[in-house]
Amino acid sequence: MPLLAGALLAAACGRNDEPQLTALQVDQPEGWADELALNVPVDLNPDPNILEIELEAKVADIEFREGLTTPAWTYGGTVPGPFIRAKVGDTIIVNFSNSLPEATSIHWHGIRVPNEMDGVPGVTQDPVATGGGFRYEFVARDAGTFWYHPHINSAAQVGWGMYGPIVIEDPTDPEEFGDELVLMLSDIGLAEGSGEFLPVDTGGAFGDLFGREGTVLLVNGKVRPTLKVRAGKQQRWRIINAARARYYTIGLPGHMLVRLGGDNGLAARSEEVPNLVVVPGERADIVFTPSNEPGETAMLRWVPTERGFGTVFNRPRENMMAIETVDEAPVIPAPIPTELREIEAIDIADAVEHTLDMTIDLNNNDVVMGINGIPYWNFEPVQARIGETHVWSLTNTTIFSHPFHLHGYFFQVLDDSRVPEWKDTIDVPVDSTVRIAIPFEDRPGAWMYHCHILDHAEAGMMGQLYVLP
Ligand SMILES: [Cu+2]
Repeated sequence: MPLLAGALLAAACGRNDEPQLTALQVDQPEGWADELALNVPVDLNPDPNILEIELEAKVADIEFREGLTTPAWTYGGTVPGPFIRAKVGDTIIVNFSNSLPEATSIHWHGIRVPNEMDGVPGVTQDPVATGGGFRYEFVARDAGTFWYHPHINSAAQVGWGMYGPIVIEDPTDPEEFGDELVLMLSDIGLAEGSGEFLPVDTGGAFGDLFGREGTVLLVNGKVRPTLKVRAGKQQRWRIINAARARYYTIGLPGHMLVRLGGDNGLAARSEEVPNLVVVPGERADIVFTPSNEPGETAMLRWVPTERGFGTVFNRPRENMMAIETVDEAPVIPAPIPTELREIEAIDIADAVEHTLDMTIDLNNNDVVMGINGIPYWNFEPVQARIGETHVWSLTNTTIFSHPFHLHGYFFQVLDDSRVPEWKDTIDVPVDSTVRIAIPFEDRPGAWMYHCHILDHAEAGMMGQLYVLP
């Protein structure tokens, strides 16, 4: 195991009696990521290949705005919830309890779990009622950056703070990527000058249509935190978009970012990108090389992303995180490997074809979204059999872009201009068709697919896939 991965695992798997607030530090400035620290859960299981934790959903007062508290909905009392880190092949056991005033569940976004662990109430499990619990158990088969969130009343529950990061480490990863940081990007909808939430139906039908972006930007639950960097000293950022509707365009003027991969681990090759877009539900795994002079501070800004009607017009950029270059001699950046992983193209010669058209119907003041014109409550399942490969054409003629997410299976995007990689979430821009290839290799069951603008999913843009044995 490379030294770095070993050190990270040792830091994350400490079996102390108390949860520890910690950032992963190997070779960065003192306290570099203190303001971005995540809550690390206590591993209750002595087996080094089993991570077993307790996780309680509860309302907790959190100070997002200085001097004001917000009754956030949380996992374990923090936003984001505890950082789950394990290695490929580990068993993860989560003894979940619900102390919220309403039912909830946990969906393990991007992880190839058995169907009964997928956390979809009414489909794969009963809702976890107030005072109830559920034991989630699955094997982490794949390396990558994942996350967890509820799959019931999800626009509200996610919007109020319910999400947490997951990193599954592959001990055979190349180690030249620098010290590692999880950046969970989200926002929270607070009334002006207040710690109180905006009403859940803010904006009415237009809120459904546009998707409700929060009013306060958060990075690891913090408003404009500061990250300390040393000039030239690389950091690997695992970015997760946990916002209910907001797209993020990540860019730092004067800095080049190198994308290593995203949803389901490394891509086939690394690529330099001037900036990158991370849509709701999606992840990006990048290397950031600080190139400012010692003593300078740069701002990582939220930049409006064109995702349809009115999403860019007149909207200002907003500061998201300060990047402070400490007053130390620069170091020479390490070369980043180009070839990262062998990813075979999916054989689509005998693929079953489906078209999934994302649709919006406006009737007076009522917004109904759907797939092929059918809202979720009337869904007609797509059927597949184990062993089949499907090609789905995701089409979008609506006035908004839709980040499409498939549960349970990875897919590849059929687009020769893209570096090959495995994904579970893909943007389908306005007036476009995105073709994805999905091998159904195992795990029959009923799986969801939906728009990850959670207001759209709840307005009906969701369907079910039946994978038959
Ligand atoms: Cu959508």
